[in-house]
Amino acid sequence: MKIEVVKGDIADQSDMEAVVNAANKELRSGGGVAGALHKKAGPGLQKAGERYAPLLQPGEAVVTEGFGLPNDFVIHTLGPVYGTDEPAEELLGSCYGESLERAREHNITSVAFPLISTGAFGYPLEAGIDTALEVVESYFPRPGSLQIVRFVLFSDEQYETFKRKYESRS
Ligand code: AR6
Repeated sequence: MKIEVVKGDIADQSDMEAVVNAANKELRSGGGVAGALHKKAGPGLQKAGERYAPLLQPGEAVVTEGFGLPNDFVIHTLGPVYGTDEPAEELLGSCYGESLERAREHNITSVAFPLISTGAFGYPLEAGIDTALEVVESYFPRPGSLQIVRFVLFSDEQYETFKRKYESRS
């Protein structure tokens, strides 16, 4: 299993079998990642999401098809709202861990993550990156289908910060 770090748009990862959605609890379209994915996926994605609403809790993850996206699957995870959902670090870690679990259950070989909770939900960037890397790296020794975990960073600042933190760990 290897980690890739790219700058780009989560809705434009056509070589990945699955992408992760930084979802809202109703699995509806919204701003940021959810907006970009729903826009490209079309209405089928929201219809599929209605099956889970309003059951998704912070830290949980569920799978749907990709519909109009170039990916077979979307893994929807609800991040913690920073300052409201506690314990924040544990809940954020659970988003990554549960998403990886869903990928494994569906025999998915490649998955792209955005930085969950670090946009509208206000999670501090550096702390959000630390948790993402810790959980994904600690998942690596587990047997399973996953071969590539890609982090997709949206801005130059996020990309540079992520790279610096990732390189300082290895
Ligand atoms: N591709 C990759 N990363 C992106 C993209 C994109 N197209 N757009 C934004 N980011 P957010 P959250 C970055 O707000 O904090 C939604 O409205 C962004 O810079 O998408 O978990 C939902 O409906 C940030 O670093 O997710 C929910 O209500 C990160 O992705 C709520 O926001 C996550 O930003 C979820 O908030």
